Amino acid sequence: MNRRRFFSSASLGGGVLLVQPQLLANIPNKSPKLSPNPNPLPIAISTWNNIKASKTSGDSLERGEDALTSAIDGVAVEEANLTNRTVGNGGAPDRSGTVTLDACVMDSTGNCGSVMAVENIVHVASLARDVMEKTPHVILAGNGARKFAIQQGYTAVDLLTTQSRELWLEWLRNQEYKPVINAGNHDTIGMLCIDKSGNIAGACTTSGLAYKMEGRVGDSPIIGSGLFVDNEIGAAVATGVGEEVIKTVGSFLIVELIRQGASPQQACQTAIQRIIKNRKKLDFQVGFLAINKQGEIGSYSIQKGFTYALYRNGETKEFNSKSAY
Ligand code: SD4
Repeated sequence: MNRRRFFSSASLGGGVLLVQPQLLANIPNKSPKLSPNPNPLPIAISTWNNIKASKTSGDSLERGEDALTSAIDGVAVEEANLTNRTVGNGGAPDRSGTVTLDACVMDSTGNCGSVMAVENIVHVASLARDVMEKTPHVILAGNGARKFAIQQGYTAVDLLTTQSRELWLEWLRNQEYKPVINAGNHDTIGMLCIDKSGNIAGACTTSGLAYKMEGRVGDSPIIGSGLFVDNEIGAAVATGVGEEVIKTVGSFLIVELIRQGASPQQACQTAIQRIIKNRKKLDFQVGFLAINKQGEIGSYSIQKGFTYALYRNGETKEFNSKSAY
């Protein structure tokens, strides 16, 4: 290429480069304008009446821990709670009598980790963080996740308590499969935290639906369904019948609606409507909980009874969610 031809093609290339930013400038920026945070930080919110868990996350945040560490600290309370039949140790088993746990975490840099159908390990949200930080992968499932946990120093325990076993044996008599999801049952815990620096992260952990089929995995460990975090916008978590949440990618949908200008409340309602419009029979529960970058909270469920536990300003309180029915 001679000198003259080189300069003429270089200037052509330069022309293209100059045009591109102008084109981009014409795309409307729908991100909400973020005003300074009117809600005092830090904030921890969790699904259902998990007061102790939200307080634990709140205390962690007050000590200066980051949002992810604090979210995992909080959900660990319920993972270890033997009376909670839907999370961690003491969770209800599948139809074969085996307890399998699902969990995921997402941090404020958009990084995430997940474990599915894990046996014998109590603190699966922490394990999901280890998958995120110590492996090149996002998801580990089943025996691989269990083996990885043991390599990382987690203790293997029998997660089926005497009481969970008795309830399962009782269930076996009729084998009626009706997932009952309500506040009395505690249910899956999803925790969203905003730390003192304003960064958002979350964790979601569950034993899944009681007496599920062997190998069944719900929404809770699926990034975008059970949990989604975008540190510029907000975060959402889901609880209830996971199959319905997966079909609408509920948590991702909520964060994207917030990005387009919806409040967390409007976004949760739209996500629930999306589920309702496709179903003739609404004999199941789904609840969403969301927070935006300014610390505004939204929650909505199909049926009455969904609650959330909010830590803010040194206090932890339970709030009733609005519902479609
Ligand atoms: C699941 N979403 O495995 C979970 C169950 C749940 O409250 O949330 N229970 O489908």
